[in-house]
Amino acid sequence: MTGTGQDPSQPFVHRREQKPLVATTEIADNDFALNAHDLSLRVSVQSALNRLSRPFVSVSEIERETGFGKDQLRKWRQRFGFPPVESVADGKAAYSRKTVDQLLLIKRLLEAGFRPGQVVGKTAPELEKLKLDLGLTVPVICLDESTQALIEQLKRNDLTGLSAMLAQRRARGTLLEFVRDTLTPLMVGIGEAWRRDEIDIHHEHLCSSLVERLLHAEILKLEPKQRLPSVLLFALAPGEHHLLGLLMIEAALAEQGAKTINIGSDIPLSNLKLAAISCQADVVALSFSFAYPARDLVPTLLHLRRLLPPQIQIWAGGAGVAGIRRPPRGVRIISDIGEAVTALNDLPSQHAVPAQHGGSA
Ligand code: B12
Repeated sequence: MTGTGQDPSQPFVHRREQKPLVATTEIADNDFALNAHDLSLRVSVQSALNRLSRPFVSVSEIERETGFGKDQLRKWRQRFGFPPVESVADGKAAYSRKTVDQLLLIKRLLEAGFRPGQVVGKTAPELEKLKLDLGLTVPVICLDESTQALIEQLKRNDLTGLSAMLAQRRARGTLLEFVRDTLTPLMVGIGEAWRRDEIDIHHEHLCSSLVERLLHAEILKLEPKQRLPSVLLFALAPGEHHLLGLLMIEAALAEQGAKTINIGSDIPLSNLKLAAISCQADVVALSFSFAYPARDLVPTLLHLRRLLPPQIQIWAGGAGVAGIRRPPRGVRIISDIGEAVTALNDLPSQHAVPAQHGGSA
């Protein structure tokens, strides 16, 4: 896991060399640097213009630009009649700029959770409308200044700066406060910024892995308290990959002294049952994101309830559970961190002897 010996506050990219301030005597060199920079800028703008003015784009260029490979495009053409081959040069297929733009829209909608059958083959105006609807159906969230400042740092790809800002905020209070007041709004803000096209998907990945690392490192520092002997097993159900909410809850409860074990994402329920029994878990805590199919949520919880011995509690949280009208019997739905702390304190102390668990697995 995080036993890499690296400083978790440091991002996983190479630090950029800090340039010394330019002294007056170096102005000539700097002048040259400016000219060279101008030149390289002009060359890259020119090549972009050349690229845009060419009517057809090759398959390898499409792959570079959209990430969709030759086989993927062929499969879609067979199934959905899109993208049509618009030109063949030297025996190789080529596509128009319009098709490439359409593919970029498709990419954006697939990232937002649409399935290929819902978007491939639709016209550009239909795709634009879907993108617009996507923006309209999600409530607009206003980000506070402090979250916005973190996101600005990410937009500039300054991960060192972002880590430093996070470390500063962490130092201001408890881990629970850090999770509640900094990390939760940050991740929700990232989702919002991506939806508004202000950041790219790679920014989301960078930020997620930075936060994940940070939380693992915090959890590893914590010692379970003997007065709270219960064991909490954290996991995500099959198909669910949004780990951060779960890690945040784990961190907040570990800070309270809980013994926590986290077996991560996409865990088949039969394996989860075995893990719960072998770890002597008192609670199995699951997180369901917005992306988890609402129709599968209650059946999943009911199925797990049937699999687990009755003395093992099931807690479910995350943005996805907000839609549950009637909680399934034997499952506790928890909406926020404060309620999770209350639930922890409500646990009966089953084991007299402290178990040997602790830390994330
Ligand atoms: C980061 C992220 C990802 C990362 C996750 C990385 C990781 N290691 O976790 C990756 C890239 C994997 C990802 C993938 C996808 N994502 Co995503 N993702 C997000 C994002 C930006 C942040 C998620 C997050 O960390 N939220 C913050 C946490 C703190 O919130 P939370 O989970 O609700 O948790 C809090 C409470 O609910 C509670 N809690 C949570 N769990 C539990 C559990 C218990 C027991 C308790 C007591 C409490 C509790 O405590 C937490 C702390 O306050 C969200 C945006 C958002 N608004 O959340 C989109 C978002 C959830 N993703 C979305 C989508 C569409 C996807 C994908 C389908 C995209 C794709 N094309 O593949 C996939 C689905 C993957 C899958 N099958 O699960 C959409 C969902 C929209 C929808 N209505 O369906 C969102 C809302 C983005 C958007 N604006 O459109 N995503």
